[in-house]
Amino acid sequence: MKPIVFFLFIYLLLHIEAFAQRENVIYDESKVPEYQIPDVLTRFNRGKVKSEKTWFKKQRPDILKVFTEEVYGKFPGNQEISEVKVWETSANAVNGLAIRKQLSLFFKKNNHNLEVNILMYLPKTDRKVPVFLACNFTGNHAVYNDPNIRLTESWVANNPSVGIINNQVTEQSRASASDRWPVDEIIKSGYGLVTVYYGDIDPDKNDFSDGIHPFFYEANQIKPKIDEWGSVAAWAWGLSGVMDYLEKDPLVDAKEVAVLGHSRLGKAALWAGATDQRFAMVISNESGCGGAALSKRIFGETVLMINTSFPHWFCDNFLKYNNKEELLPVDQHMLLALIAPRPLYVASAEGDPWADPKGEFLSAKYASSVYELLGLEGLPAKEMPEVNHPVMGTVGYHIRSGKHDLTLYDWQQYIRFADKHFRGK
Ligand code: GTR
Repeated sequence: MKPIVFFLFIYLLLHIEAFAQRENVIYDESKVPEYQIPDVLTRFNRGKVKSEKTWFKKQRPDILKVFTEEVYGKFPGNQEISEVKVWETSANAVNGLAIRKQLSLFFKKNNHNLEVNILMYLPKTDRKVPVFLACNFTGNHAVYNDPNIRLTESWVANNPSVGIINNQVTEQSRASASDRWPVDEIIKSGYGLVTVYYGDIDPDKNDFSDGIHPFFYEANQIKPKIDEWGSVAAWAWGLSGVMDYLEKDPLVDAKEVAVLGHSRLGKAALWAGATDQRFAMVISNESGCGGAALSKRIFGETVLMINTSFPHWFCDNFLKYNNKEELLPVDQHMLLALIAPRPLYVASAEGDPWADPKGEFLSAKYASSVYELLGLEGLPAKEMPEVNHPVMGTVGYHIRSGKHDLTLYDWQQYIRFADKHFRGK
């Protein structure tokens, strides 16, 4: 059999399996199998965590290690920014309310080069501003209706309806995702938006020859080792790289950066928040399986389903837990707990059962015991709140009406949450 035919055959097999699994998705609460969730304050060797010191010195590092080696994969080394190029700064953006800044971070090593384009809108003031930092799905030009935004030249998944053809965007792609980015509201509320196209960091395809991964390969290596980073960790690494830059930007208050992400990018935002404590706030918008939702609660997407559809997102060790979630030494509430004591917001949508809203809520609730140990208010709700009734302690949560998306309603809650924690409002 020719190799191409063989690969086609395997590809088809995997996809048939993925479709078959979708048929068997559990969406009925009464069909959820029994499960047990590890207590975040019980040590792996069974002792109880009773002090802040034991949390930070022992339990937190142990939990982080398990997520690193078994779920997201290790960052194999350090890679600093090699060069920053500012393309333009304009003080006349968003109807004169904002500064627009566009720049690239260049990463270079041996014959590898990576360019990460950043778009910033910052409210005009004489103080450094707090910002929301978020990856976007199709390029910076899609975020806002502004002809001055540079079109991405990176590979983007095809979508002819918004002018993405042959994996390249076109003029027609401008502002195509602007519904998700209420730049005017963000600016008027006194926050900046810093955004970057996730494909600049690692194109979202099962191919480890591009993006940041090859920077760290040994001779003849073609993909990360079984405990090394998949794409989610690569995107998280990129967010930390942007943070390295923000720490030097005179207009941004790097002590008030809220890292935010929707869906797969919510998974990346959570992993960025867990691995990099410079992020002062972490916001997960409908991140689902491998994000905020519990894995051991079998509802909506499961570990097998995600590893089958997206074999490049996690490390290969995570495959061990396909259909064997009970063997996972951790669950996702323990990932959320790694964000403590920093404010954390988890959001779900009623029309997004694939991401398991209840599993996301329970995860935020179970993570709260760590916040409480640290003397903070965790999630101020024992039961799942009603639709469109946000709750906000140091951990916040809402389930809104509507489908899987990042909406103005979601942003309004994140702005309120930032006001509460950054401004004491
Ligand atoms: C889905 C995937 C989810 C979620 C989503 C997205 O197909 O199964 O885990 O990440 O994609 O990122 O839009």
